[in-house]
Amino acid sequence: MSNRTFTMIKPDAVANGHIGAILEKINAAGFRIAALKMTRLSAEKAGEFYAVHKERPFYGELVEFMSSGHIVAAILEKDNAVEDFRKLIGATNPANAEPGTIRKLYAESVGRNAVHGSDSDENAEIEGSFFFSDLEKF
Ligand code: DAT
Ligand code: MG
Repeated sequence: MSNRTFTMIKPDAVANGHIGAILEKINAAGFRIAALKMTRLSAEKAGEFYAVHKERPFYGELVEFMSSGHIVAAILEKDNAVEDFRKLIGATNPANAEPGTIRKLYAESVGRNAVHGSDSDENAEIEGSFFFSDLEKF
């Protein structure tokens, strides 16, 4: 099992000033930040990142939102990183997220849900490499 996952702080949470609080929660939960950058996705890049959802009814809205402002991308390291990070962020829809989770605390809605977390070791590697070069992935 890999010990890395990939996350983005999404445009809603960046615009609402939650970068520091979210990174603090990530550190407090025992994750090491292995790579970090603030950047912005073009609509084309956002569409590529979320290509797996291309046929879903919310795809257009998702791509528009994810390219609407700056994001913070990070690779995180911890034992059991993928599963433990999904627990820390909570359910996709913040209405269903457990108290204390990042989405419960900071998400606005199911579409504007503050953070991304990879859903498998394989996707964590693919997504981390989407944003970071080998040199950046220390
Ligand atoms: P997750 O981000 O929890 O892995 P997902 O992979 O199913 O969720 O969907 C990717 C993103 O797409 C999600 O974070 C927000 C958006 N999304 C998912 N379901 C949605 C819905 N029913 N309406 C609007 N946006 C949705
Ligand atoms: Mg997902």
